[in-house]
Amino acid sequence: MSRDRIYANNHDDLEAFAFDEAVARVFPDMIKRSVPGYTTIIPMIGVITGEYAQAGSHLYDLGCSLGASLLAMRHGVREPVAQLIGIDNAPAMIKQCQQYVDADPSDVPVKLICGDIAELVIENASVVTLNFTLQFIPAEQRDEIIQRIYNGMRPGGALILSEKICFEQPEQALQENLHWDFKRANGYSEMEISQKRSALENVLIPESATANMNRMKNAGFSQVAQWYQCFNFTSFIAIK
Ligand code: GEK
Repeated sequence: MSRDRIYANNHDDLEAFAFDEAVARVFPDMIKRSVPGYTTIIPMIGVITGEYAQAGSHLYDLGCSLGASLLAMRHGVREPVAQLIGIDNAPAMIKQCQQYVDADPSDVPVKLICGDIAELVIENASVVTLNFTLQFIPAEQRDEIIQRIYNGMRPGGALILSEKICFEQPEQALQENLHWDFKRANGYSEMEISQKRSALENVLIPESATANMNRMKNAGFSQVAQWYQCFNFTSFIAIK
């Protein structure tokens, strides 16, 4: 696995973070060393999929990147589902994801789409995953996306939503400090931490846990729970 050194040197003209070829090359290392709890959340997405995937239904992984959550869903399935659909709008991500899917032995059919979640038709779904993706979508589009997911789901289906979250002060400072400690413990330098932070400003926009939960309740989900949190990173489950 290639090590993430994207922000190791000083960038005079720091550009906004983008999911390009350079990021795709180091993505598994980057996300594991940057997102507290990621290595727990991925296998649990498999477990949750096993519980909620329904025979003949579609499963979706929205913002699938290289397919970590998608492959966890694929291996968690216990019913004969119709199809697992992964979508990402970064061509470099989907290209690499297709190679991992092709190399992965499983009978569960997978279709990968290079495109925007906002334009995807969601239908006959029993499990939908947004694993750290909604935070990259403009805040004003988020209500509509969650509503369209709800509308395209079967009763009894589950939405798994993982997000970076923000808090009121003083908890914001406490959780954010612990996140930076996590990155230091994983070998990122002060320069890497601060340049990545600047590159993500206006690209990754976190909301509070309450705002996320209210959005899912307002869309109509009958049960919404926060099943996991590590510092300022969390995951919710919402049942239709
Ligand atoms: C994992 N789920 O490893 N349409 C499609 N894709 C999008 C959009 C959009 N509008 N906006 C962002 N993306 C993965 C990790 S990463 C999270 C998901 C992270 C895609 C974007 O290209 C990227 O691949 C992914 O969402 C977010 O479990 O990097 O922190």
